Amino acid sequence: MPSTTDCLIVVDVQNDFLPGGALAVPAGDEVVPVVNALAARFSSVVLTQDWHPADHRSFAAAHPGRAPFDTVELPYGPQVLWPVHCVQASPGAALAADLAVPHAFVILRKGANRFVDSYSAFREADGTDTGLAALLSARGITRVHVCGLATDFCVAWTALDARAAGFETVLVDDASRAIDLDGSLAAARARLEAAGVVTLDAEEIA
Ligand code: VGL
Ligand code: ZN
Repeated sequence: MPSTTDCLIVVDVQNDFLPGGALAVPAGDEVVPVVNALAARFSSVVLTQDWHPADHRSFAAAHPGRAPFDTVELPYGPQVLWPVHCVQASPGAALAADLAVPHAFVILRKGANRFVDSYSAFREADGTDTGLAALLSARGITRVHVCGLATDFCVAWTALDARAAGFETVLVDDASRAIDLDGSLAAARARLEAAGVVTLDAEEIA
């Protein structure tokens, strides 16, 4: 059983990432019952929401002549261009209707800076600290489990930054689903392993 020093971070389980959504993750809806059951075992749970202004720089629509899934160079590095998704307060940005995590103690919204993307819940693409590491540390958290959507983007980035911030870090694989764009899932798995992030399924979390 996870202890009081454990936290579960549920990343971006939002309508736009579910089948039929603006940036649908294949089988993204399958994580919901797994996440609900998993979260019930944790006393500390954080939810995140991708939360972009309508003209966010990560949207292909903000780059004339570019298409979704192209990559461009932005001041902070390469940026994949996405379809318009998770626009602040839109129905697509809402948490999945059947996500049932009433005891989550914080909902962290990220990607709200128009000029900077934020796959990670810990820091934006330009390195800006969201304050999450300090918040978790202040509550005595030493180990973080990360799950949600999508494994190879926001889940992986969040797990890598949790590890970089000094937390023991576990990616809960069967509570996550990937976009898998040009080998992004294999690349993410390699980076996670190299960083010392452990990958487990929910039933393996003792
Ligand atoms: C995500 C792409 C763009 C994610 C968010 O939640 O993995 N991916 N914005
Ligand atoms: Zn986004």
